[in-house]
Amino acid sequence: MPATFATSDPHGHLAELTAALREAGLLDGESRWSGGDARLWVLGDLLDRGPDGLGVIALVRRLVDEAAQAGGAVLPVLGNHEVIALGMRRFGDARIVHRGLVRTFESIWARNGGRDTDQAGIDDELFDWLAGLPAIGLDGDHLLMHSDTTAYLQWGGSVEAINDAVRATLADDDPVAWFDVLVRLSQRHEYAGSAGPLAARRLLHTLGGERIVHGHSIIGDLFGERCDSYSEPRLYCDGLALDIDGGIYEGGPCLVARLSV
Ligand SMILES: [Mn+2]
Repeated sequence: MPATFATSDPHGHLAELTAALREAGLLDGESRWSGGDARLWVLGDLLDRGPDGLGVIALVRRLVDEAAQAGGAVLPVLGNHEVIALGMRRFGDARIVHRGLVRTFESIWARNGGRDTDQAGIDDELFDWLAGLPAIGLDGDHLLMHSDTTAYLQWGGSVEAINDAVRATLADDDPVAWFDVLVRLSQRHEYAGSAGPLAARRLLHTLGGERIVHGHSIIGDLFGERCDSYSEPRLYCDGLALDIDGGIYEGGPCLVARLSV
């Protein structure tokens, strides 16, 4: 059984991501894959907010190839910021009437750390790569996703059905359907509090796995702690959920969780 790791929400912080993966033994001094047959999940929000989203994407894409050649795997997952950036690219300031409200991807992109430098690098080829990312994955006992929400179940009752539905929407150009993807992937904190375990069990029972691994919600925000006060992923929700978003753009650590031996 190869070792399995997960990281999330690098948000353009290439240097911090590189250092964290090196510390975990997955990159060598030249930033080449050195993880052998290990598996590394990257749970989305590669770009926006930080200085070098395109650099993060380029690293992840190279590692996908290098890990595969070494018998391992690097497995990126779609985050809400990929949807924001792609929606900005495709629809810009077009007015979208969504649930009775007039919205634009541009205003959401601008309010949430969108970067012109990232937009400039999203050509057709990169657009298709990002739009084709899976929304959710199952790896042994771990159910991996970007956002801590049960909204994934609105797309279907299996990992395959969810991924197919999200991919089909992003391959099309219906702005309202795109906005639905963004709204669902922007939800959060649904595994926290007294109702959290029931929500998590519902997701695990339907999709498989014994534990959810997610990013999207910074540990410090979720638990009311300073982002520089922790250095490990946070297991919560009766042990059913693991939050691995350290909050890199808020001064928190870039976490690499080891999910198995
Ligand atoms: Mn997010």
